[in-house]
This record gives sequence, structure tokens and C-alpha cells, in this order.
Amino acid sequence: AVVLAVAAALLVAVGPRGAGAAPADTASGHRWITDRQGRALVLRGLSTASSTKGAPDGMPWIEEKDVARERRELGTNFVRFLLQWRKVEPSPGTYDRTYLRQVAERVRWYGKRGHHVLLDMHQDLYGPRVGGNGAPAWATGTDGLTSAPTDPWELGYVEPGTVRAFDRFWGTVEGDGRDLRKHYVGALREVARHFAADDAVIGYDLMNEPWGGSVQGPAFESGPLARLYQDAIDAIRTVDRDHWLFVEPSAIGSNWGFATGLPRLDDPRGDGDAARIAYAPHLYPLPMDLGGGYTGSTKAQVDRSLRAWRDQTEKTARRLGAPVVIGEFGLDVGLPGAMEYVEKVQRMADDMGAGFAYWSNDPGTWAPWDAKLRPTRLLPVLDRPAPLAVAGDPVAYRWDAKRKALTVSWRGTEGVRGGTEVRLPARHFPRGGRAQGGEAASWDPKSRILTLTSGPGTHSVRITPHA
Ligand code: IDC
Repeated sequence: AVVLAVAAALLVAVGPRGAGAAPADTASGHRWITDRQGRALVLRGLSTASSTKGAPDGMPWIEEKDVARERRELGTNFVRFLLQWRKVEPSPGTYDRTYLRQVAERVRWYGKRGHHVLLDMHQDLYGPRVGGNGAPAWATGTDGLTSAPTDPWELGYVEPGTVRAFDRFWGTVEGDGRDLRKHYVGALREVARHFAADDAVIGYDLMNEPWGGSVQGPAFESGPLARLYQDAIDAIRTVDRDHWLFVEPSAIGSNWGFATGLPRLDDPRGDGDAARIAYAPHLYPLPMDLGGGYTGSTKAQVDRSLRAWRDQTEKTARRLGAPVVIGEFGLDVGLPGAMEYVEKVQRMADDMGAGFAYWSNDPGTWAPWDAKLRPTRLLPVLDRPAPLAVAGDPVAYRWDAKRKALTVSWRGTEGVRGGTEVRLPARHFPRGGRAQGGEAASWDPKSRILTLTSGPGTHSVRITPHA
């Protein structure tokens, strides 16, 4: 906790820069994840699910009806779906096809309803053998060191057994000669082989919150981490040419708004627009990690940390030539100011032209549903008017709750098929919407999606509730 407090003090010193209150011109040099029709996707969704981590079969808590509820009540078009290496490769070099088929079934539940699925190779604290989740026991080398449970759980990252398991994985201490990274890359390639032809999948998150063990900072990120990512990218591309590859920085520091040393990575697909590497950092401001809400002096600290986080993220995305998805953000919805914080992050994501996956959909105190699946106060905050797919190069989009207006502007680009889709939730648009400055091609009251016609030139549409 002392280390965290010192880091918190440092964080405050990062200071405000490039606050950018106005929506950014997101079209200039900004990269977008696109759908098969070439439309820019505005990815909004949840992670499914933390329950996966401890489940013997590695499956999340959901049934198909829960996926239907997610789509109906939140209008999400995105899900970050957790995988576990221990399930993909239960023994060295043996892959569990039954597990991958069970994952595929759930991917279908989401895909059927228009969700784009990001398969996330999740880990926290390395693996179950050292008190975490992710890695199989056979790939956990501790040299007799142990890890005790901690509170908060994140402190487990400095337990000796966990540090050693990571050091063995990265090959930064003498081991037994096994190359665990080769296994990890092989497991990722196997996942990609299984899902290469699955259109519901948008891509793969190569590793959740990488941790360098005893090697930290740029030495880790530009060393063993970058090498692993490059090896994984090259291996996945031998079986899957098209899906996006999402990379995360080392979570420590980056989650709070500090710089990452992650270097540019090569996509064998090619440079520039051909490359499909996306950047998916997590956002957990330190004052909140330390248990604060979004009020009083903590609020000002969180705001500074959000500005720093945005600056660093945009800088890194430019370096990587990558679109941005906030891979995780979330908090206990009962904390003071929590909903204002969620509003603020959504607005920031819109201004950045970034997607997001809220952590998480596990029924409980952080989620849009409580343990009895009754809506929490988070649900109406996430159930928000937004574009889902934009038929061209988005310039800006914003939901103005006060004026009850959703504005979307974009430049039509060649080769894009279909219209711009915006979702208008019943709580704000009970009788649908009226489009000024644009033409509505269709309205589907069931999905609550209004499709706007597109074409060459600049479009600027303002949608307000029908009287
Ligand atoms: C948390 C779960 C919690 C669990 C813990 C350890 O909410 O129930 O005990 O993991 O497995 C992350 C991680 C994500 C965390 C989340 C919230 O990527 O797995 O889930 N978080 O603590 N990084 C920062 C926060």
C-alpha cells in the first residue's frame, strides 16, 4: 500500500495536458476497426466473464437468454470473451477441442445478435497454481517459492511464487529448459485456427494485463513482451489472415495513465491500412484502485489521471498505427460518483473514437445487473444512444443528454456498403428518432436501430426523439 501511495503522489504530478473538451476530429489519420462492409465500428460492450476464471470447464456463467438480455437492454455490439490457457492446452502440446467448441457455441449466441467477439487470453497473477488464473499448472515454474493470498488481489503480483512463475515464463531466470512462450504462442495459434473462418469473431487479445515479474518498465515491454507479441502475431497469421490482433501494455502504470514502452509491431498482412493490430489498454485510475470513489479531492485526481491516460493512449496508438479499444474499465457501482465516472469515460471514449468493454457482466456490485439479475443503477448509464457502425470515416459523434440529441458526422468513403447504424434506446427515444441533415433509410423498433443513408461527401446528422 505504501508503494501504491507513492505512485499515487507521482500520478498527481503527471498533471493536466491536452484536455480536449471538444470532440476530436477523429478522421485525421485515425484508424478504425471495420466490419465486412467496410463500415467503422463503434464497439460498445462488456467483458464475459470473470466467472470463467475459476470454472472447472472454463465457461462463463451465461446462458443464451443472458446474451439476449444484454443485447436487448444495453444494445451492445461487442463482447470481450475470456479464455484460459489452462483450458486451451491442458497438457503440453495437447489442445482441448471440446473446450474450443464450447467457446464457439457462446460466440454464436453473441454473433447471432450482432455482437463482435474479442477472444481474450486472460490471466491474473499468472495461474491457479500461484493463486491466480490463466496458465496451466504444468506451465507454472515456482522453484519451490510460494504465493499467499492478498487483499487487494493485485498485490499478489509481488508474491514470490508469482514473480518466479512470470520470470520462468519470460525466460528471464534460469529454468528447466522448457520454452513456455512457445507453448503459449502455440495455444494462441490453435485458438486462431479454430476461429479463423468465424465472422462473429473480431479478433484476439493476446494477453490480459501482461506482468514482467522481476523485469519491469521498458526493459520488459520492448524486450520479452514485444518479442512474444511479434511471435504470436506471426504464428496467428499463418492460420488467420484477417482477424484483428489486440495488444495490451504492461498494466502497471499504463492502467493509471503512465507511458508504455510498447514498440510498433509488424503485421505480416502489410503496413498502413493493411495492418490489423489494435491497441487495448485498460483504464483503472489509481485513486480509485485505492478504494476512492469519484467525489471530492479524489475526483480531481481521477480527472488528472484520465487526461494523462488519454494523452498516453493516443500517443501509443499513433506509434502502433492502431485503433483503440478500452479493453477494461469498471468499478463498484455503489461508490460515490460512480455513475458520473462511467458517463465521463463513455464521453472520453466517444471523443477519442475508441470502443470499450466495461468490466464486467458478472451479476453483482460492478455490473448492470445485481446477483438476482435485477438492473443496477449502471444499466441506464450504459443504455445510451450511440452509433454502432458508421458508413465511412467518422469525424465525430456525441450524445448530448441535456438537449436529447445524438449527433454523428462522417465522410463517405469509397467501397463502403450499407448505411450508418445508430441505436436509439427506448428510455430516450420512446417513439424512435427524427434525423435532421440526413435521411433515415429504415427503423427497426425491435433492435431500435435507425439506419441512415450514406454516400460520398460529408454527412452531419442530428437525431432527436420523435414527438
Ligand atoms: C477481478 C475480478 C475479481 C477477481 C480478480 C482476480 O473482478 O472478482 O477476484 O479479478 O482474478 C483487472 C483484471 C480483471 C479484474 C479486474 C477488477 O484484468 O481480471 O477482475 N481488473 O479487479 N485489472 C484491473 C482491474
